[in-house]
Amino acid sequence: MVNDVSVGDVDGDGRAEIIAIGDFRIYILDYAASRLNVRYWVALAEGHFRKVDSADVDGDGRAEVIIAERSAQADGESTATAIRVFGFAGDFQQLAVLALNADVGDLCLGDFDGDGQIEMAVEQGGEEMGGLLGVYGFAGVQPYARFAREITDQRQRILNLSAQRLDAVDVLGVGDVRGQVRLLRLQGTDFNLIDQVELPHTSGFLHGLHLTRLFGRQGLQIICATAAPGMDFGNVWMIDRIGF
Ligand SMILES: [Ca+2]
Ligand SMILES: [Ca+2]
Ligand SMILES: [Ca+2]
Repeated sequence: MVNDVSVGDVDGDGRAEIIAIGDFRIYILDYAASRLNVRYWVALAEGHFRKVDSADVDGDGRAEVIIAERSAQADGESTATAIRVFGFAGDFQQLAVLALNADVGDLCLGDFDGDGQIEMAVEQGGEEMGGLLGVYGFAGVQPYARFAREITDQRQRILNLSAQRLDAVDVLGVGDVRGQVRLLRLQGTDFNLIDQVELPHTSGFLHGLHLTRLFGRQGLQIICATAAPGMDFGNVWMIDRIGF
């Protein structure tokens, strides 16, 4: 079972690997001779690995792998999340950990303020309510809290985040918020709405979100997946946005 995937050069050889996480495992996949191969895997979780992103947060040329691991609180009712930072040097080593007293909808790495350093955006909430976006900086590989902002009206949960570079900063894609995918740009400590896309109202819930660049045009492409509850099919959407 795989819960999330990311892409990063974890060994610093100049070629990207695919990182996949399952319930307890991290996999590294290589592409060679027209095939994807599992090069390595390891079981490391104490709880459940839910979300992954990767980037070189300390600038040493190797991408760190950052995973949100969900576990039950001692009371057995609410959830806690460990944000675990791994480095790969033949094996995965845990380099740092950040304990959060919340469930994490998604996490996303990017340079949202354009200062050349990577930040981490983490949506935090509970069963129903959420929408609190914590922004963390890194001291070396150790995440530290910078600020947090509510990014939805009425504390709606956000289960999909994605970042993409536009005009020397990373724009944050969030979804869905009341049937919309929204694009936000950090200004100071506020996330300002720069664009929004209505998902077709019949399409159901957002199950994945990825922002990519448009080639030859100034803008972004939103790739996302939706599925209606109880239906055995889903839709993948590709939406170009220009002019912001
Ligand atoms: Ca590599
Ligand atoms: Ca690194
Ligand atoms: Ca930054």
